[in-house]
Amino acid sequence: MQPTLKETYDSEGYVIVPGLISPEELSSLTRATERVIELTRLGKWPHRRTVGKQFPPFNADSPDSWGVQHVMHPDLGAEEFVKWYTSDAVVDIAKKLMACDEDDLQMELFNILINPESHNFALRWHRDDIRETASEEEEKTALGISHYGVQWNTALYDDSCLYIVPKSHKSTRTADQRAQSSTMDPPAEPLTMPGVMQVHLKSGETVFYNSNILHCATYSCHVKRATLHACMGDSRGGSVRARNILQHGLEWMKSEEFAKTLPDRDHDGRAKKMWVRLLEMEKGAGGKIVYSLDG
Ligand SMILES: O=C(O)CCC(=O)C(=O)O
Repeated sequence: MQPTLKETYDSEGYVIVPGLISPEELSSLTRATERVIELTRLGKWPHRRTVGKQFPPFNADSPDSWGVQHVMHPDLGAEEFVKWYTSDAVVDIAKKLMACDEDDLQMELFNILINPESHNFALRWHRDDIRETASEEEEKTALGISHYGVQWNTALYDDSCLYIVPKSHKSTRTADQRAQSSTMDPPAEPLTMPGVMQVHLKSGETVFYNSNILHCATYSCHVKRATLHACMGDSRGGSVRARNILQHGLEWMKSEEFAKTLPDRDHDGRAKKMWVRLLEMEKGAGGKIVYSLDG
């Protein structure tokens, strides 16, 4: 018997899903994406991932960007993003992978990963919320904590930037893997990592992955990239995801302006309910921002 998506996701730490985005959504989201990329490149959208800085907090040190942050922000006026993020297609699969109910879903991040323009850039091998300096014991403890969330990349254009080590969300690094991932520098050749797999997504395909899987990414300034990059939580995790999520700077999500953009009628007010759960997590975390990784 074929394993279910959840069985694959749980055992491998990732699963590739076609068709999460309909042809109509692909064109409307691509249009909206091109517009927000242009604003970012023109310096008119300040929330961006800066080339030269791998992890939050992102700064303004370089004019070049490898990501557009906070695409659901009311100032962008791009309602397509909230609509898709809270669509049945996305929510149904998130519920399946997290084995949770509609009433558990928590709104989180929605960003877009783009190619740099000035020069190539890369992210080092990392797990999103476990430092590379963690001892084997610390790594084991951290990996044992339930994740209560899913993260995904949906490629608008073919995308081969991401490298992962399947199953590594459940196991501490081997000596070889540790040697290659104990540095703050991006790898010269990701394919030398033991167990590595390069993720090849065709336009419209999505990879869901456990963000504590060992992964890295390389970005060519010559290859167009525009990949929707988002995550969603299961509020039963309480504040377990707070550090990883809140470090991206979500003050704007607390605003009335944002609340007003959330569709009241769609899916019985799903968006607003998911948003309220994010606010509850933020409150529970005590408002302190802690960064998961340096660099
Ligand atoms: O570019 C990617 O696909 C991965 C991004 C990533 O690893 C991160 O944001 O931590």
